[in-house]
Amino acid sequence: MFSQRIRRGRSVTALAAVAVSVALVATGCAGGNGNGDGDGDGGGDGELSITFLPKNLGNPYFDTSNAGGEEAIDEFGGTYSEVGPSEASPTSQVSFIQTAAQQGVGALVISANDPEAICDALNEARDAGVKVVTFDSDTNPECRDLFINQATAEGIAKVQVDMIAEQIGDAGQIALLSASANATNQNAWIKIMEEELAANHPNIELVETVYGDDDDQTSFDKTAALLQTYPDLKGIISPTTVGITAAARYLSTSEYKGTVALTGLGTPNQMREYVEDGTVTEFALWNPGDLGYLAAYGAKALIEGDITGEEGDTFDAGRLGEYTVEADATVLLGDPFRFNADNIGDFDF
Ligand code: RAM
Repeated sequence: MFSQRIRRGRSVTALAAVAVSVALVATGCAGGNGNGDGDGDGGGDGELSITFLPKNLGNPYFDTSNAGGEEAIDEFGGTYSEVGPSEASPTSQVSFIQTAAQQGVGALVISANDPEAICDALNEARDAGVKVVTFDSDTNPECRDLFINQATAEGIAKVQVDMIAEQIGDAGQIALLSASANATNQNAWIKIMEEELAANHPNIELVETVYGDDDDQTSFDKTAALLQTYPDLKGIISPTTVGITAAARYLSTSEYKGTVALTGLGTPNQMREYVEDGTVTEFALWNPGDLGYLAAYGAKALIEGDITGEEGDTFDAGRLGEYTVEADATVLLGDPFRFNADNIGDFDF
C-alpha cells in the first residue's frame, strides 16, 4: 500500500509537470519551439504534412491523442490532418491509407485495427515515399518504420490484473470486455493478463472475453449480457476506453453498482462521474495527448532523415525531451498511471 502511494505520487508529479508545460505552450510562454531546429533545415512544409489515422472516429481517446499530434505539428511548422473510418474493423483503414499515399503525405501516423490486414496498403504507401508510424496499436513490424508504444504490454497488463485483484479480494469470477477482436494492442495485453492470472492469481477465474468493437452501444450490450450469463461475476476488466465507459454507464444504474467491480483503461474525463458515484474505484491509462505528440515528432524525425528506426537512434520530441529508438523500431512513452477518487480531479483529458 505504502509503495503504491509513493508510485502514484511520483507519477502525478510527472503528469502534472506535463500539464503545466502544455499550458505554457498554449499561452505562448514556452521559450522557443524546443526542438532546436532552425527554420531552414529539413524539407519544406509539404514534406512535413502528417496524417493521423485512428482506429475509428468519434472516440475521445483519439481526439486527445490526435490533438497532441496537432500541437506538435503546429510547433514544428508542418501540416496536420486527420482521417479515419467510422468502424474499427480490420480493413476499414485501407482506403484511407491508399488516399494518403496518393496525396503524397510525408508521414502517416496510424493506430492499427489489425496487425496484418493493412500491411499491404502500408507497404505500398512506404514504397511511394510515405513514412509510416504506428502508435497505440501496432502492425507487424515489417509494415511500418516506427512504433510509438504508450507503455510496455507487460506493464499495461499487470496494472489491470493488480487492480481487479485488489478490488475483488483476489478471488472469484471475472470477465474481459475488449475492443475489436483483431486489435493488436488489446490482444497483446489480454494474452499477458491471462498468463499473469494463471501464474499469480489461482483463485480468480476468467470466465469469458467478449468484444464491444470500440463501439459504445455494442460494449453496453455486451456488459448486460455478461452480467446475465454469469450471476456470480465479481468483476470486469475492460482494456479499452470505449468499453470501460459503456460498462460503467450500464453498471451505474443497475443492481450491480458497487458490487461488481469494474476496472481497466479509461480516460479521466469519461470516467469521472462513475468514480464520483461509486461505480468505479480505480482504473488506469497513460496520457494520450503525449502519445500523439511523441508520434508526430517521431514522424518528423523520419521524414527529415534524423532517424531510420535503427535501435539506438535518438530524436528530439519538443517539450517531452529526447527519445531513443529501442529494439523493433519501438519508442516507449512511459508507464501506465492509476486514476481514483484521490487524484481524478487533477486531470482534464
Ligand atoms: C481505446 C482504443 C485504444 C486503446 C485505448 C485504451 O480508446 O481501443 O486503441 O489504446 O482504448
